[in-house]
Amino acid sequence: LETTTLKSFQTELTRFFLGYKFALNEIETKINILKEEFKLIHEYNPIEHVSTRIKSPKSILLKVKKKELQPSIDAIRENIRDIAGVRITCSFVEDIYKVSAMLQAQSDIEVVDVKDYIAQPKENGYQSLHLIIKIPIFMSDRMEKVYCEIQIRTIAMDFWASLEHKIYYKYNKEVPTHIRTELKDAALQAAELDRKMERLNKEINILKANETETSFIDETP
Ligand code: 0O2
Repeated sequence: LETTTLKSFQTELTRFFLGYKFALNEIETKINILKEEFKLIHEYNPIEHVSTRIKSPKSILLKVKKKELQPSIDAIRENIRDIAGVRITCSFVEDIYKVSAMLQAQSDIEVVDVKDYIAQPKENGYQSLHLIIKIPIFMSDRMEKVYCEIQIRTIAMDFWASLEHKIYYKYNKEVPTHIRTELKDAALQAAELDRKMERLNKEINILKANETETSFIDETP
């Protein structure tokens, strides 16, 4: 290949990945604003942790193969929608839906798909709420809309998914049935833990609210 062709391909590739980096920067800023503002209004932070990642070229190519796509930048851009990924870990299940609603309400975010693996967990037990969105990024000479996948889950769901990912990653043969059954059982236990913590949180909130009311009455002359 000619040097100029190679150079322009390199520029195209750099711009391709930069687009996702800019999209992630924008979404991170949006989440930080939500976090700060929500805390100010409700004296409570529903977001425990946020992480972002850009899919590696190797994983992109694996998906190209799996989806039988043309190995072109345009086909990848349109069909692989999780090159930019954001993972938000929330304290409680109801926070997941609150955060999701707040993001979906933003007018520059176009929601392309919502996969609710909490209402309907995957066969292996995986739980999470996935939003596939398109977000505009403004550059010196153009505007581009970029796909991004936002995964919202609780700490327990994240704990399960991280370990399950590791177990499968390390073991590239068929996982024995009893391990799959136990993993699913662990996912059910994680969901039970989430329900228990949410119930306890609600109870404490009621106690706190009653206490505030009583102290208010006590203070009135
Ligand atoms: P990684 O390493 O996180 O990048 P798609 O091919 O994306 O159009 P798909 O694969 O059905 O359609 O999308 P789905 O189900 O929404 O899953 C996308 C991502 O969710 C995965 O990305 C994982 O991050 C996560 N995920 C989905 N299912 C599981 C699961 O069973 N276990 C764990 N640990 N994570 C899961 P990648 O690209 O597979 O991986």
